[in-house]
Amino acid sequence: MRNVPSDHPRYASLILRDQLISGIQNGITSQHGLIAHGRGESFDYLLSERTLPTANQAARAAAAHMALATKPVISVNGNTAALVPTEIIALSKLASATIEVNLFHRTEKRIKAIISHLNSHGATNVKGLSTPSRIPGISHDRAKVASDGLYAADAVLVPLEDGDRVEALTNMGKTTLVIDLNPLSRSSQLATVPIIDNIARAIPNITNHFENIFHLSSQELTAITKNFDREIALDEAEQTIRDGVSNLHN
Ligand code: PTJ
Repeated sequence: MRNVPSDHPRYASLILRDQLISGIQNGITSQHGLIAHGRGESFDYLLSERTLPTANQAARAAAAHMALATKPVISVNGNTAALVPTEIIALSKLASATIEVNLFHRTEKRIKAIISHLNSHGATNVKGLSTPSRIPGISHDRAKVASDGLYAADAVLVPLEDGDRVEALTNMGKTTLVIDLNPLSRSSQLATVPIIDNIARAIPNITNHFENIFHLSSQELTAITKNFDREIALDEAEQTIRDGVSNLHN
């Protein structure tokens, strides 16, 4: 990014915008992804671009769910691939999680571009190109999944998701770990664990928690998942955003 010093107050936010623009130029990110990111930015601004204590607890609970899972899968779309490729791969390696590209605006060309982008950052065996299985109850292209990836998963990390698919994954009996800055979105409301945080902060945070807890017994990991209160997390995020709106008037 030219002409913006690293001490600029909006530096982190501007870097993310740059990554998305590069994502579009490289055929990774959908143009709709810019609009989706703008919506996320506005929530993040109202949260003062920080991780709430309850979002941190959610990240810890998500790490515990991933540690307990036998087939954890990280679902990657065009925004995720542009914003956190290295971080997604680090988490997938640590948690022995499969990465599967799953797109709302699906084209084979974009799936190939995302897989090769992830491969260039050190990923191997990224799924999403061959998708003979279907998630029941979804009419759009996000239903198309790999049989040994999202279809077989017991826990799925789904950043920036649409509510339909979270509901369908839940109906399949899967644990859904959703990253979404909007606490009122259907995805957040339906998730087993809603992580109301920017994906750029949430993924490294889940990884840090995973490093700290993966050695625990399954009883201790289960206790972490049970102690997380999703209603409190959703309420805190919503209230913080409402307070942020009120403060805009001051
Ligand atoms: O790459 P594709 O084709 O799969 O398309 C991806 C997008 C994101 C365009 C598609 O899934 C979409 O249209 O998503 P939505 O329905 O606009 O939902 C995006 C959600 O993610 C919204 O609730 C945003 O507030 C939230 N969001 C946006 N940017 C971030 C975010 N949440 C966390 N971190 C962000 N950086």
